[in-house]
Amino acid sequence: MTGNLILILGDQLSPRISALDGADPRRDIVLMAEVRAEAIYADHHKQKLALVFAAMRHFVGELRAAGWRVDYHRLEEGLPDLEAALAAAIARHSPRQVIVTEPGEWRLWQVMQDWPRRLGLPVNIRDDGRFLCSRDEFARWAGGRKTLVMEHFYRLMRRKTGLLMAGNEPAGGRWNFDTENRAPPRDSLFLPSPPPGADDPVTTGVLAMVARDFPDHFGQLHPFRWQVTRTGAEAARDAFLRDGLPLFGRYQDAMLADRPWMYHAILSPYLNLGLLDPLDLCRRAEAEWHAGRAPLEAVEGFIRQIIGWREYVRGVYWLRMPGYDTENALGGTRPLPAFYWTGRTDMRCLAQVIGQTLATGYAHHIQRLMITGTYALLIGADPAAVHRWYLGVYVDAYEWVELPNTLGMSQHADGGFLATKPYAASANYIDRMSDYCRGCAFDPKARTGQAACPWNALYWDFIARHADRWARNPRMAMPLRSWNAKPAAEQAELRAAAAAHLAALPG
Ligand code: FAD
Ligand code: DLZ
Repeated sequence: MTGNLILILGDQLSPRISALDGADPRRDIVLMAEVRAEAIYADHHKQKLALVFAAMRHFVGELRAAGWRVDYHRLEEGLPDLEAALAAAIARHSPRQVIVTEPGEWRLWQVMQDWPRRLGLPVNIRDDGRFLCSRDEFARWAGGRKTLVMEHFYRLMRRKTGLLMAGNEPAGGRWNFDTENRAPPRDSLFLPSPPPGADDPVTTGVLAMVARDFPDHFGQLHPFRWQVTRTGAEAARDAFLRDGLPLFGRYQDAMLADRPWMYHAILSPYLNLGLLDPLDLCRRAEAEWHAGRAPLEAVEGFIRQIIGWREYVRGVYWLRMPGYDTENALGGTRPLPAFYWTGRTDMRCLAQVIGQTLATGYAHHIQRLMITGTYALLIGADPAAVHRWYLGVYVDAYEWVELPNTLGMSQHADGGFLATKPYAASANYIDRMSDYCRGCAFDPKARTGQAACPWNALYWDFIARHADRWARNPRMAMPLRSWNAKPAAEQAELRAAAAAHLAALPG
């Protein structure tokens, strides 16, 4: 053969992926491979493994139906990694070159740089056109700025896409409607649920394989909650736009026990896999506003998450890698407590979020940021360990999006590069934004004593431990002033309570 070999990775499941640009189905061959190295480089949640493999298998069907010749390798064939899959395919087809869309993770990007030498033929690595902002464009935007501000980047993306723009001005006269959003939860809310997960024969086969081959990976496999085809993902998208979007913004930060989904989209797994296109999703959300079915504050908030935060964290990832994954500005060294793998703790907030994570492979942003994330921050956890945990436990986890959120936003381990202020909070925040404290063994109002919620002492201990740093951060002036204003006896009592909690943590 004299055509090209086109490698499509497991999170590039789009017929419009750049690797296929200009390809000829009569001449070129597509290669996709389930390989052990990708399955085990993180402690992937069992439902993530099943989602990725089932979605890959369905995507092959989509490609073949569109006329592509596809070499597909199942995990059972025992290929160790993508390079081995490529080497075998090159021996079979003698292609002129390999074409691939850039991977989402540095780890694989680095390996690919050596492929031309190791495989003995040219490897054409193309930009990933699923993102609005290329790595180069982000680097140009960031270059020369002392600090990066997501809001400024977001406005650039609004102008670039024309989303929610009235000429050169933002629709509704404001760029950001967050002040109208983020109400605490109410008990009586009607909450939509995402459609039930796929149970077709391909998925059932993959679920059996994951149960057999990955019994020790994180999480429960059943019930499997996820869509594995483009059609299924589109149905989940349409259900969200109809039922969830109108109240998305208002309850974006709210948490209710045993209600994992709230008004969130639950679409990140499909966006990250390539089953949904981010810009198309945003245009559909915008159309809901134009049609009067969703208010501007909800639609603006939703679009900001995607063309703002999602693009911004990817830009930061590539700007700061390699090396970003080992930053540790606050010097955290503590391993994560064992209950991060079981959910067994008397702190009901953590038990809820970790329990839900085990059961579904999903938690919404505030659960990740302000419950499991903030607790790890307050106890001084090792950010690399926190990163490994988050990279494993969520079905939407890929390092390009997980690492900046975890290490930068949640653990402040980049010293404030991504977000200038640490997301630290005491029990008061959790009590206000959730119903977790109801029925908890601990009292969120008490600061010390047997029944006091440990978050309170841990919060003040965190402020005190890093007081020198906060003195240089104007956004932390208020909590630092409050700490300094406390009588010495109260300070000592809070710090002793924190020390006792930390000493008793299960390793
Ligand atoms: P919604 O709340 O409905 O938001 C809509 C969409 O906006 C999401 O689908 C997502 O694509 C995008 N989005 C929202 N917030 C962010 C953000 N901060 N960064 C990037 N995209 C965002 N997101 C991942 O996709 N993969 C991860 O591995 C991941 N790890 C995270 C780890 C931590 C510690 C934190 C704090 C956040 C993490 N996020 C991650 C971001 C965010 O929590 C998820 O994107 C979101 O919860 C996905 O659920 P959803 O689709 O219901 O999102
Ligand atoms: C996540 C994942 C898994 C579990 N398995 C595979 C696989 O077997 N083959 C493959 O091509 N891709 C897989 N992926 C997705 C890759 O890990 C992903 O492409 C890289 O992490 C880059 O984002």
